[in-house]
Order: sequence, then C-alpha cells, then structure tokens
Amino acid sequence: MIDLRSDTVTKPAEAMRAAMASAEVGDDVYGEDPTVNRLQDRAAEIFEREAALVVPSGCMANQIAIKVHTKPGDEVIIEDRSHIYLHEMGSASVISGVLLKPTRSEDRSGHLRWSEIEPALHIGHDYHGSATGLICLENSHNMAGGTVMTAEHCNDICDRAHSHNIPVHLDGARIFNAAVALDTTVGELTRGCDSVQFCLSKGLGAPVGSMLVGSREFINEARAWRKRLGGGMRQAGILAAAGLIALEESPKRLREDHANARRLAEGLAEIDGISLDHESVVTNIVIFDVSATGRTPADICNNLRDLGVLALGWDSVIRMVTHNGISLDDVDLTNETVNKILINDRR
Ligand code: TLP
Repeated sequence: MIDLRSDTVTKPAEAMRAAMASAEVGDDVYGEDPTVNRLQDRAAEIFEREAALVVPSGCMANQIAIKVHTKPGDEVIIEDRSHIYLHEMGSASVISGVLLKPTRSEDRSGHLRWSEIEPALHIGHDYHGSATGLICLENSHNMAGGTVMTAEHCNDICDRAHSHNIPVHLDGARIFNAAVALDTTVGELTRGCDSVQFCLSKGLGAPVGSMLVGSREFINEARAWRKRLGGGMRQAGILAAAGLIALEESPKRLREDHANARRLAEGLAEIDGISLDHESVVTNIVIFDVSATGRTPADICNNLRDLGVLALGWDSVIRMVTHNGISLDDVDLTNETVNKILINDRR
C-alpha cells in the first residue's frame, strides 16, 4: 500500500528502535528520566527557549497551552480551518472553558493577518463581551495545504498581540517542514510566540510524542496540567530515545518529502477534473479539488484503495501527504493510478 493519508503513519526507523531498546530510563514524573531530560534540553536549545516538555500528543500539547494561557470565559482567536478548531473535539471548551472564535483568513495560505485579527479582538472592559485571552496560529497550515507563514508575518502578529497583553500560541505540529521550506531555523520562525507545540510523530518519524517549548514559568505550569490530564508518563525515556533521533536527524530529510509532494502536485494538476495550484505546494501536504470530476472524494479514495493507494477525502477535496515511507516511485505510481481511475471514468 502507498499510504498518503498522513505523515502520522510513519513507522520508527531501525536506528530509533535500537535507541529505544537501549534507552537509559527513570521515573519522569519525578523528573528522573535522563533520556527525557536530554530531549527536553535539546528541544529548548534548538528553539532558543528556556524550557521544553514532552507530551503524549499534539492535541494534548495544544490543549495544555490553551489552559495555561487563558481563564474560563476567555475568547481564543483562531483561523477557522485550524486543527485546534476543527479536529480537537471541542477540547478547548471542555478543558479550559474558553470560546474559540473562528476567524477566516481570506488569504489562500490560510494564515491570518493582523488586519483580520484586529476586528475580532475583544479588549478592555466591555461588560457584555468575553475578553480575548489568546491568539492561536498554525505553521505549516495543514488544511490550507501545508502552507507556510514567514517569521516576519508571525512576529508582526506577536508584537501587536503583545502590545495588547495577549499571548500567542503556535501549533507548530509541522514547524520543521515550514522552517525547511523557508530556509530558516525553527528558533527564528517561532521567536515571537509565547508557546510552541511541535510533533515528533509526524514528518520527523517518531512513533509517539509532541513537545511544548516556552518560558520556564510556562513549562512548569504545563507540567502540572500534563499530570492533571493523565499525561505524566513514567519510563518515557523509551519514547524520548526515538524522539531525540527524530529531532536531530529527521529535519535533514524533509526537503525530500517536499520535492516528492511538489512532483505529486505537478502530476495531479495535469489530470482533467482536478483543480490544484501546484505552485502553492511548498511542504509535504497536497490538497486538491475533485468537484469537476463529477465524483465524490470518498468514491475516488475507495477506487484508489482498491489499486493500492491510501488518501483522505472530505467535502470536495482529497489530501495526500508525503513522508519518509514514500519514494519518488510511489509518487509516480500514485499519479498514474489517479489518472487511470479518472480516465476510465471519462470512457
Ligand atoms: N493532524 C492529523 C489529523 O488529526 C488531522 C493529520 O493527519 O494531519 N496540530 C496539527 C496541525 C495537526 O495536523 C495534528 C494532527 C495535531 C495538531 C494533533 O496531533 P496528534 O495527532 O499528535 O494529537
């Protein structure tokens, strides 16, 4: 099977499995797991922050950040196709008692500009409204097709938010993809944000885990919330050993995933009935519209599955994500398979 459903499907490399098998461990709830501590120190260093924390998943990392930054009744400004809004099961309302204020970015990239955030702000002492307690950003933007936000753009939002005493959290599940695409560092790209979550278990290829980075004070509070939410793991060094390899080694090969995604997009864009601007594909996510084929995405995905290709479809679009388990040959075979299915349709 050529599995393009997500970069979450990656399996740990041999080096990761070997490191996991021999990892030095301790009880991380006591802060005594040396491998976890090494991973946290390295993440803090790479992101140029005071501290970092390992958490089981990206969802938990985002939810802890929202909890630490806000109080119940606050409003959180967020792009309306972001993961926190669409795919975290209303957790921000359940856990933090906040309202998410979904705000549409009119830019194709899906990245909100300050001019779009400003009208959504609630600041001051309006007795009726709920106050803006946080702004959440996402880089790369998954549902907008892995699009990237520059450091300048991100800093502009952070500076203006901070001038109103509003913190900014970045869902950087794929921040390393964004940094590679923009030829910069994750430190540079996230400097203005008060907290960042990034995933070890997506394009970086670790089996489990995400990390939060921020100030020591933020991370101390985040550690307490991780425990409350049941995320205090014991000999987590077994997982952190794979995480260390993901952090140190995997960013070097993301360029390959991006080149594969671009080639996939170029091939797909040539197929009748598919609408896709391949120039907009700069990381590892390809989203294309199939309405003009007269077929539903679910139907096309079922046909693809029968021919050995897995993809995700919803509304009028299909998403394909490249990762370390996808080769150039897989990409070419996928393009041929989509072409075959849609050509057969036209006969
Ligand atoms: N994204 C998954 C699905 O949940 C949609 C995927 O296949 O892309 N932030 C962003 C931007 C994400 O894309 C995801 C996962 C998460 C957070 C959550 O990470 P996990 O799955 O580790 O909780």
